[in-house]
Amino acid sequence: MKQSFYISSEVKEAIDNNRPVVALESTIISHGMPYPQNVETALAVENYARSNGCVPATVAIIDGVLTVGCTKEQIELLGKLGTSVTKTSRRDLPIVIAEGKNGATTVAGTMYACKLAGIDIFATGGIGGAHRHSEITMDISADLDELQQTDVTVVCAGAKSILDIGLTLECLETRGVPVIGYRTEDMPAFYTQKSGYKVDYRLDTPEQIAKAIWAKKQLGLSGGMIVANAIADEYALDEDFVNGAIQTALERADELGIKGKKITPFLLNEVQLMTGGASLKANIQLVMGNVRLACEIARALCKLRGQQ
Ligand code: PSU
Ligand code: MN
Repeated sequence: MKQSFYISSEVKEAIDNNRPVVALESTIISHGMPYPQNVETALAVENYARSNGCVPATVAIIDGVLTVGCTKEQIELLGKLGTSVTKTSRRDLPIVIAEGKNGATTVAGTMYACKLAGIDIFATGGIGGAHRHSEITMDISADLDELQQTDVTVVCAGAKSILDIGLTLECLETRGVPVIGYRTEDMPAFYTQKSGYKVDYRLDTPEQIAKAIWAKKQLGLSGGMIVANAIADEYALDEDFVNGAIQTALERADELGIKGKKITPFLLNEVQLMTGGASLKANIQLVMGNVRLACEIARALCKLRGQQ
C-alpha cells in the first residue's frame, strides 16, 4: 500500500541536522487568496525563508499523500485548483488520504503534519477560532483543540474579527495555550494592529520566544503556542473600513445560511471582494512578516538545541 506521509529530503535533512525549518500551511493558498497572488505569495515566502538560512516546508495532501515540503509545481497546482481542493483539518485527514485526493491543510492539519515530521515552528496569516455566537452554535475551529494537544508554535497576525476574538482568547486559555505578543501587549486582528483585547505575555526578541518553547519542551508540556505578530503599521487597514466589510459579510453569510467548514472561506472571500486590493496587499505583507519572525525564532531554537 502507498505510504500516507512524505517528507521531502531537503526538510528531512534539515531536521536531522538541527537546521531551522519553518512550516507553511496550504489552506491559505487554496482558500485564503485568489490566483495568481496565492501562488506568488507562497513561492515568495519560500524564497524568503531560504534566503534567511531556513528551509521552508509547505504542507498539503497531494494525491492522497500528506506531504511536508511541497514542490513549486505542487504549490502551483494547489493555487490553480483553489477552493476545489478539499480544505483539510484534523477530521478530514483520513478521508482525503484514503480517497487519494488533494487537500489543503488548515492550521490544525498542518500542525499535525509538523508533529509527524518533527517541525517546531509554523508561520501563517491568521488562525481559526471561536466564531461570533459560538456560545450558541458551538462553531469553534479545530485549530484551537489542535493547539491544545500538538506541540507546535504558530506565528500569526492574530485572528480576523470575522471571529469573536475575546471568546477565542478564552478558549485558548482553557486549553492551556500561551498567547505571546511579539513586541506588543495587544492581540492583533490580522488587518489591524489591535483587536481591543490583550495578549497573555509580551516578549520582545526571537531568543526569548525560543527560550519559552524550549522550556515547554523540557517540561514535556504538550500543546502549542501562539506568537501574535501585528501587521506592520504601513500596511495596516483602517479599522472602521475593515469592520464595516466584516459586518456586511457576516450578514450575507447569515442570509445564505452558510455554516460549518464553508463559513471561514466564505467570510474571507467576501471581505476580500469588498475591500479589494488593499486587503490582499495587507494579507501578503503580514504573511511575509510572520515568516520573517518564524525564521528568526527557528534559528534561535536551533541554537538552544545545539547547546544541549
Ligand atoms: N483565517 C484567515 N485566513 C485563513 C484561515 C483562517 O484569516 O486562510 C484558514 C486557516 O487555514 C485556518 C482555517 O486554519 O481557515 C480555519 O478554518 P475553520 O474555521 O473552518 O477551522
Ligand atoms: Mn468551524
